[in-house]
Amino acid sequence: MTTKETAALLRQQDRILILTHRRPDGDTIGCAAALCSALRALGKTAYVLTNPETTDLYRPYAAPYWAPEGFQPDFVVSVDIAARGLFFPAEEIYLERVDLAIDHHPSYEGFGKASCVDPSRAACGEIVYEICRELGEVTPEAALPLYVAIATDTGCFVYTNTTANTHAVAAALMATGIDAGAVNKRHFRTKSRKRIALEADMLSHMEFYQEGRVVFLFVPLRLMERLGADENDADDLATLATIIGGVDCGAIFRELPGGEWKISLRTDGVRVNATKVCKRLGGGGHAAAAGATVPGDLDAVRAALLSAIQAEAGA
Ligand SMILES: [Mn+2]
Repeated sequence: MTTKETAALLRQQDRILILTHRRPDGDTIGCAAALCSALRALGKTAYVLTNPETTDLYRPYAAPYWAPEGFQPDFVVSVDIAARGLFFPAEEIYLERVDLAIDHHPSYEGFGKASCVDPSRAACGEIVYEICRELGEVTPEAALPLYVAIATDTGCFVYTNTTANTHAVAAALMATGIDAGAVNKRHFRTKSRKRIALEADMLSHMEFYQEGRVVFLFVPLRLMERLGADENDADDLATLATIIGGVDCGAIFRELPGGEWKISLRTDGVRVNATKVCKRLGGGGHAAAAGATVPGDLDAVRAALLSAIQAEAGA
């Protein structure tokens, strides 16, 4: 569906619940908050299902919209959710009940009864912006979380997914009077001391392959424990792999409780297609950014990723 058709569908609904994905990022949270705000401005009852995995960094944007316990929706919308596996446990009751899915991932699984999906968009926030504009005037209350969505999914407009449209949308959002500078300082120019210590350990134990074009960085549970670090300190660690000179393929190995490793892969999207590599490990994503969760010990998981990269990109 086009954004115009999506807005028309939303106008006909009420008692709307908005779903975000596991380990929520700025895009899913920002889209949910903005859409909820725009729907409320039309006089509708709308909430965002409380996502228990939301970090302190993103909670302030979504907290005003969390649904009260026991809210029974008539219409369910997912934002920035590509896969059924990204529904958090309390959300799984809606797996077969998504009336509308709004997303920008090429790997979107098609679980929505209706879908508004455009993989050419850097952030789902670009799509939600258009929908909000179709619904009425974009207020600063919607513009701020949308700016967060777009800025975070593009690494503050530096990732290769950033397009002229990304900047045009950001400009329109800034014109509503929001404090974009404060958002950028908060998300891109501030690191906790625990985060700095975490990055220092990761960088001192990194491993290079393929003549330095591939780098692996590791976040074992015992490191998180030793530093007393939690999710608030571990947001978007994958960026670290992409800033090393000569590297066109970087992976973060994050140990999860229960003997699994979450791989976040960032590549140039040309020599190494991140989605194709991660698909070999049961994951997915974009050409330049993808992920997979692989059970097993680190040696086995590392070997599996390395051979998947070799298969896709050659030695
Ligand atoms: Mn996104």
